[in-house]
Amino acid sequence: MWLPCKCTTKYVAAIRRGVSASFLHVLRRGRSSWNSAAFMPESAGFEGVSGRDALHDYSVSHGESFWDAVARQRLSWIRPFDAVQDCDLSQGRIKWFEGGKLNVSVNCLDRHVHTCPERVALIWERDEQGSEVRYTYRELLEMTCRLGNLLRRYGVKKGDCVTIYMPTCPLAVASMLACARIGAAHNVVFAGFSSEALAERIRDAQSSTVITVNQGVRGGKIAELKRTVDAAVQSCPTVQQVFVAMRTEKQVEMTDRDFALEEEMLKEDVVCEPAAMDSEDVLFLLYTSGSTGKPKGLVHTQAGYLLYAALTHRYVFGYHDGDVFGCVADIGWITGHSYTVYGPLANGGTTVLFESTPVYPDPGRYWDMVERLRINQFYGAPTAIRLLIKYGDQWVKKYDRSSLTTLGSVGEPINTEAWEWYNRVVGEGRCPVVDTWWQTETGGICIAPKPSEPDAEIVPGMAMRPFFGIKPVLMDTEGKLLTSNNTSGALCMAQPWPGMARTIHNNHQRFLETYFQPYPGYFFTGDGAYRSQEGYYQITGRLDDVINVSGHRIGTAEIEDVVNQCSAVAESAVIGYSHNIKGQGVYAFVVLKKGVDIQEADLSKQLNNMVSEKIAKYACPDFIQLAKRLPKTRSGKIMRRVLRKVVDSDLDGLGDLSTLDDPAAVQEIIEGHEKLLSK
Ligand code: 6R9
Repeated sequence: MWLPCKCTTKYVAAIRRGVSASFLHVLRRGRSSWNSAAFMPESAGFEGVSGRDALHDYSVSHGESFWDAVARQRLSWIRPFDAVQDCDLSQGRIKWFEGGKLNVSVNCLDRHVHTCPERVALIWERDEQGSEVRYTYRELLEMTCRLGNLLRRYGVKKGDCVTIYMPTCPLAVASMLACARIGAAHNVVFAGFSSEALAERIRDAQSSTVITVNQGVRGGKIAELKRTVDAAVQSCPTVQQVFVAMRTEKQVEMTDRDFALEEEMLKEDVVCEPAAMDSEDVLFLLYTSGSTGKPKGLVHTQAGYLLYAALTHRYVFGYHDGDVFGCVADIGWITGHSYTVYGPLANGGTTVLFESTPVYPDPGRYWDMVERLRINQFYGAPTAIRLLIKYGDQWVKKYDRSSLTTLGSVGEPINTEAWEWYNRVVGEGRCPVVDTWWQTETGGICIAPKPSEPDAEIVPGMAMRPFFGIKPVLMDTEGKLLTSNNTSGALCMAQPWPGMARTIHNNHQRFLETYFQPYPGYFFTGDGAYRSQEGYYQITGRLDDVINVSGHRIGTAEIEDVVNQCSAVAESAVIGYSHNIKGQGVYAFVVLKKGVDIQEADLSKQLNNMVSEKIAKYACPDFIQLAKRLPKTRSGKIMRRVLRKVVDSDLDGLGDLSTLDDPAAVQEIIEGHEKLLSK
């Protein structure tokens, strides 16, 4: 019987009563425009909701009952929660589903193993093309349990934080889930970070345990990850043990503190008792850049984060059972956490772990993978799209992309040309392109074109619509709410949502100052946005000293800190500039110490080495301009606004220079810039 039983009974009764024609009309209209239960089962219980737009309105105006229903329906609880939320943005207090107990790994694994143990959970797209490996939910649970038992045997317990320094691979996912299983937090550090950057994060997280691999393999190149960990832990007194998985055959030097991960796992049982965690216990820390030199460890908790990742994954991408979801982000970033691991697994999905690069072994890599793995939703970054455009359409067209239904973009604004190409060439004009705006702080997607009414428009290069429960607002420079459309301002959120970060590890004060004090009563995103006449949002970029290089966030102050450590450098100013592939590039102004005599090429080499050793390769300056002095205010502040205008060649936009200590400095900077460009 294709009609739900309740409908059938009603329908039959209606015919008996002789009102069949009008009832059928209502039934038909209802089905064609809005079948609430089919779209979101919970919404059947929401009064007055008669479409997707109305569902969004309801989720914002009746947040309590919306999140109550969704949390009960979509998460498996050991103990149900007592209160949906206890939040006060003016105090920076965010608590969801208190009183509830659950285990995230059970939600991501065990409950699917009960219903479909042989369903594929992970497809590991290894760097070596065509050598993918599949792991079923049963296998991933076994791996996770062995790892959970191992961590317990080595003394890791609830409240500890395990640092994971691994490429995107099944054991990395199992490590994250094993932490969740035993109640420890994880701290995944992007495997492109240097030993010093890793050490800083291990120390801040006070990890006693690190999990890594002997070597990483990416784009056909070997990265000595174990060696990087060796260097890092020398300055990390808290570290007691390092587990080393074997990604390659190469034996690496092992000390008393190092253990072979796979060997140790084999000694463990495949059953591991899950810890009953409170909704607000920490699930993970993830370090990201802010506008000061020190990266911040954003803290996400259990229930709210998982629920938000799962719900956005299901509705932004239209993910359905049986689909293959291909998010190509590294697990070291929040996108990898929410849309390679937690969202898809909470939904019982099949998720791709992409270990390679878009151009290895050739620029057809993504689309060969789409064809081979029959990927339905593909989620990537604009910087990769811009790079691939340059190689030509033939690399895309060579492969069958008929499996694709949705294309996603994340990490930075997607320019119209890249959007059009993604839509027309990759998606053959039949796949909606969803430009998803969100942040490490937001836990999951906040603004995206979908979900929306089925035939609603999608505007290229615009994130457009707030997700369920999200209420964006724009603020002017005086902190006043901008209520009209066709206006730009600072993007804030007027209501809390379950996926948002709860604090900065070891620095709650910084959390309050950064996100809640700039606009009291609101969460400040740090981004600017434009709201169109139709009410759609478009992100215009950061309002602080954070830049975005190939979708990677980096604080200019972080780079300056390193540049200033060079013995030849007196001071420096680093700014972002518009780069046609990376989105933004790094431009450093450097003032040398008096009496220093150094060749520019040597300086550049030294600085690049230092930045890649202390941070990561992607943070290296593209340009280094030597200057006698930097333009400063009378109070000694570097005028970055002026430097940005010079680098953007917008000399008319230099603005008021009267507050400058010595306006002649600007002329020197302009001349130096022209000289550098003409080289
Ligand atoms: C998910 C992620 C966050 C910053 C964010 C913004 C920029 C992300 C964007 C976007 C324009 C989009 N950003 N998505 N800008 N359009 N669709 O990238 O998190 O690494 O924390 O970066 O990235 O500036 O504030 P994260």
